Amino acid sequence: MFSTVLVANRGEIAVRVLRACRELGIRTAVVYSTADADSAAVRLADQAVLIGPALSRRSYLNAAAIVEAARLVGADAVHPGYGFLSEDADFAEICADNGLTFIGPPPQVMAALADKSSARALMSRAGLPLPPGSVSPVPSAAHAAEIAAEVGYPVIVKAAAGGGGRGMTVVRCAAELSRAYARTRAAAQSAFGDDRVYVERYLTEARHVEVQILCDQHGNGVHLGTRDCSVQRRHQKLVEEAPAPALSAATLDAMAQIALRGALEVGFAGVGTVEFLVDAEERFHFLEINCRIQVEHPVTEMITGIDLVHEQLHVAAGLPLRIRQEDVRPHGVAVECRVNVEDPYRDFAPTPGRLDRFVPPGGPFTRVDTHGHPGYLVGPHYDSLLAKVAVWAPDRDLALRRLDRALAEFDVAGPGVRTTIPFVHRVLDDPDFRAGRHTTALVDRLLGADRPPVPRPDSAELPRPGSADVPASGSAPESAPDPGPADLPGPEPAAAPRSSAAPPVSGVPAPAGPRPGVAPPLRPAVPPLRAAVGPDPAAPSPSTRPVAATTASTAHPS
Ligand code: MV4
Repeated sequence: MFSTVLVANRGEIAVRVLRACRELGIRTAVVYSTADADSAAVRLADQAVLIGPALSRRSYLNAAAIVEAARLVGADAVHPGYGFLSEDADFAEICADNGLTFIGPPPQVMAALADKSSARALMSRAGLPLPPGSVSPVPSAAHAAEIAAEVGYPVIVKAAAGGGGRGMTVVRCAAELSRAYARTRAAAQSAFGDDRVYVERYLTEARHVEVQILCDQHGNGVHLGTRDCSVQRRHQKLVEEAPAPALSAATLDAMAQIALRGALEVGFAGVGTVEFLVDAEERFHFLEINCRIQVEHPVTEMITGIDLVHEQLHVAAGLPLRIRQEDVRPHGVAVECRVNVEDPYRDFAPTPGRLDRFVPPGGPFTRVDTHGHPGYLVGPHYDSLLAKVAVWAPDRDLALRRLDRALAEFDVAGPGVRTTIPFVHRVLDDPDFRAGRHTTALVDRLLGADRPPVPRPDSAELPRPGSADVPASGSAPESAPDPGPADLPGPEPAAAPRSSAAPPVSGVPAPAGPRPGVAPPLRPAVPPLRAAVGPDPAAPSPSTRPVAATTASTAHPS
């Protein structure tokens, strides 16, 4: 096993990995940017190395600075988390060249799977069903038109170098194709320096189902079942669950087995996720393989009892897999939602600011992964994921009720700060979602229905904070005016307001027994939500915990 692991990431995933290392008796180090000097990861790690400014290109994406930090702390391995350099085959190679174990698949495997066109060809050869379309890159608009005519419209033009929803265009009819083809190629060239694209039949009203795999470096692997991640907005997942609901055991099992077989055939090692789209007839189609630990891994951990980061470290150290397929016995249902510091009433714009109040939920079978704490300053530089709330229950209905309960307990407040919690409540209230019948079309449907007929009266005063790596201009986030009461318009207009920060509503009995075929509501009504009130003078002051033994070294060659 490793003696010192350097975590090359930030936020909740850095905390997650540091905890796993601590549990395994591995010394820890973390890199951080000037924006994260006061972070949970810096406090939890044995050592912390400042590698650069907030701008991620010059810190968390700076391979040279990270390798130098690893040398400084005497690390023998680098854990990249998710995002940043986690799927960068060049970085994995640089680590190897510097005597560091990159905790992920072999660089050649990462490179072959990062190219979606190559991944598609490899998985097709291994027997995975693909959406109908081209296996190799499509060299001209005329070729694209031929393929589209064969598979039928709508089609989707995807950048070979894309993935995760980046660099793709849906084309509804032949008249749109040549422009969309040219535009996708140009966009891919400018975004990835690679203009190869391929064409697939566009599958509508499908579900996003993924299979968690775990493979060692000796050709052994297991799958850890499925997750449904259909609740997405602009390719950002909002709610994830395991196992995928409302699909037959035969379908789920076939998908999981074939996913594992495909991965093993290309020499995959480490933890990975094989993504599929599942259509209304339960036919599944391979999309891509992710070579990293994923944000939503906790739901799989909760139904299997397997710590994926422990196992990831175990196989990265070259040890043989210690779990047999028959040891993986998924039990019950786990559901997770992401709590982002964004305003769901303002097109999910980030709302950075200081958290005057931060009291995460607790209670039975409730897990919160977060780097937040009272007084934490959510900056404008990185993605806005603040916490993940995951719950487990023996069945899906109780899991959804439990998540609703946990979210109602979550108290996050600060000037200008909003969270996605009200939107998740809305998802949990949706009858299609409650029945497990939802598809990737759910979020757009909810947002369409939620769009207010007139703009909110305070809309002109609201700040528009910058997105990731683009610092907000004008007033500092902390000085943002409080927009006051707000709600997603609902069927019950402005009745008894409830604060999202308030404890669960009590005293109103839930309707008796479920009606046949109709899921009982999670809460007595669909209570309108009130925006959090201003700072609480009684709120705890910023953490005064002593800083753990921290080497405040700097390393930023660039
Ligand atoms: C598709 C598709 C429909 N048909 N491919 C989005 C993420 C990336 N992995 C591929 N994606 C899609 N590929 C075909 N042939 C629809 C999507 C897609 C999607 C997939 C899962 C969850 C949400 C989505 C939202 C839009 C598009």
